Amino acid sequence: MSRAHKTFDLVIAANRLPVDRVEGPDGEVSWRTSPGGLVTAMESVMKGREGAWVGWAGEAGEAPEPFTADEIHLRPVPLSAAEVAHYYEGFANDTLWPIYHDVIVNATFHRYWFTAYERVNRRFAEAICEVAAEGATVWVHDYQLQLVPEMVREHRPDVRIGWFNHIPFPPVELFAQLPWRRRVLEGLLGADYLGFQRVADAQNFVRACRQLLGLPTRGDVVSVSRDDDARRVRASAVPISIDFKGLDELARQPETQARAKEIRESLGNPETLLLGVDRLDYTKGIGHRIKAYGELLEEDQVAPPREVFVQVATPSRERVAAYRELRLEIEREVGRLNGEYGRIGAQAIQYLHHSYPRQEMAALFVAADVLVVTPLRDGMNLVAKEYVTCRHDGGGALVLSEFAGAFHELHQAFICNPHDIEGLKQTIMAAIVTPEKEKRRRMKAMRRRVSDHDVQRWAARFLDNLAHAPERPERSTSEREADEAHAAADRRARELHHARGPRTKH
Ligand code: ADQ
Repeated sequence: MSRAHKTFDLVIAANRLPVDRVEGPDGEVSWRTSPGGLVTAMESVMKGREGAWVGWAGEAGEAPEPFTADEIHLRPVPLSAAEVAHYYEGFANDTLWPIYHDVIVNATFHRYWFTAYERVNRRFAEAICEVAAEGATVWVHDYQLQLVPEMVREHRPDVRIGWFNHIPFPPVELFAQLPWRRRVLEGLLGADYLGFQRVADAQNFVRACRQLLGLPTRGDVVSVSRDDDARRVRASAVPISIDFKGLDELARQPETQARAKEIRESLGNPETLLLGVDRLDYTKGIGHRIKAYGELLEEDQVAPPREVFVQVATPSRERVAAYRELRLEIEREVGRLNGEYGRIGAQAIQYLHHSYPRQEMAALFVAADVLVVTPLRDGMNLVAKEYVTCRHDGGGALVLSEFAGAFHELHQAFICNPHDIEGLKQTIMAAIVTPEKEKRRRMKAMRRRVSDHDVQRWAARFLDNLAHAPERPERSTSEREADEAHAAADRRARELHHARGPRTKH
C-alpha cells in the first residue's frame, strides 16, 4: 500500500466525523466541528502530536475531500444510501444495538446487512491504513467498527490498535444469538487493547472468547491462539466521562444562570422541577419513568403546578421501526396524562422532542431539582454526569438506574430498578422530600468523583493502557489506592442496594 501523502501519529476512527455541514446564503458548503465530549477529549490527547480522524461526514453519497478543522486532519469515509440503510440503520442499530442492550426489543438478522457492515468496515480500515504513520497509534470507537481492528492489522502490523466500546458488551448467552459472533470476536481480537465501560462488560468479552472461540484466557488477557507464543490482547474497564471543566464554566456563566431562572419562571416556579433528558431510545426507560410518574399523579403524591416534569426526548434513528413505535407510545402516554392531570397553564408533563444547544442543556440542568435517569441498560449515561457537573451550588438530586454504567461511579445517587415501578415511585418521592442537607452531601461527593475522573483523564488512561498492553501500565501508589478504594466502594454500593431488597410490599 503506497503512503505517499501525509501521515499521522494518532488516528481516531469513529462512525461519525465530529463535524456538521453548514450551507451559507449562496449555497456554499462548509463544515463546523460539533462540540462534544469526545472531541474535547481527543483535542487534549492530540496536543503535541499530529492527529487524524477517520469517519463518515453524515450524508449519503460522495464524501467531501479531506480537510483540517481545529488542527485535526479529517478524512471522510463515503457511504451510499444503501450502506446507510444496511450497515448503519440495519446491522449497527437494529441487530447489534438490541443484542448489546439485553434484547429489550428483538434483534433483526439479515445476511445482506452483515455484508454491508463488512464492506464498510473494510473501507474504514483502508482509510486508517492510508493516514497512519509508521508505528502510529490507532484508536477505533464503538460497535459500528468491530471488524476494523483485525482488518487494519492484516495490512499494518506496525501500528498499535485500541478499540473502545461506548455501549455495554452483552453476556455470552445473549451475544451467542448473533449469527456472525465469531467474526465479531475475531475482528476485535485484531486489537492490542480493548476498553469497556464496566468491569462486567470486559469480563463478558473475555468469557465469549473462551466459550465461543475456545481461546485460552487469563484474568483480563486473551491469547489469540493456543500456541505458547500467541499474541495476547488485554480487555479492561476504562469508564468514559465528560469535559468537567468546560461544562462547569458554562453552567456558572451569568447567562446560563439567568436562563435557568427564566425556565423555572415560565413553568410557574414549581416547588419541584423534575427533568428527564434522553435520546428517544427504548434502552432509556422513558416509558417506565412516565408510568411511575403517572401513578404518582393519580395518587396525588405529585400535582402540577407544585411539581412539574419536563421530559426532553432527542429525536433519534427515526428510520428504524422500533424507534417510530416508541415515539408513538411515549407521546400517547404523555398526552393521556396531560389530558387527565394537567390544567390550563399547568401541564403535568412538558414534553420536548428537540435538540438544544449546550448552553440551553446546561440551563435545564441548573434549573432542575431532580434529574430522573432510568435506563433499562446503558453503557455509561453522560447526562447523569453532566447534571452533577452543573450543580456547583450543591443543589439538586439524581435518581439513577442501577443498569446504567454511571451507577458504578455515582453511588450517592438515589438508586432505582426501573422495572420495579413501585420502587421507582418511592425513589422519585425520596429524591423530592429528602432534606436539603443530605442531598447536598450526596451531590458534593458525586461532583468530586466526576471532576477527578473527567474525559481528559479517561482518554489519557485509555492510551496508557493501549501503550502497555497486554501488560498493565505502572501506576503510582496513590492512583492505585484510589482505584482500589473506588472498586471497594462500588462493590459495597451494589451489595447494599441489593441487600435492601424489594422496597415494596408485593
Ligand atoms: P447515548 O446513548 O447517546 O451515548 P448519553 O451518554 O446520555 O447517551 O449521551 C447523550 C448526549 O447527548 C449527552 O451529552 C447529552 O447532553 C446530549 N443530549 C441529550 N439530549 C439532548 C438534546 N435534546 N439536545 C442536545 N443534546 C442532547 C452512548 C451510550 C452511552 C454512553 C455514551 C458515551 O449509549 O451509554 O454514555 O455513548 O460513551
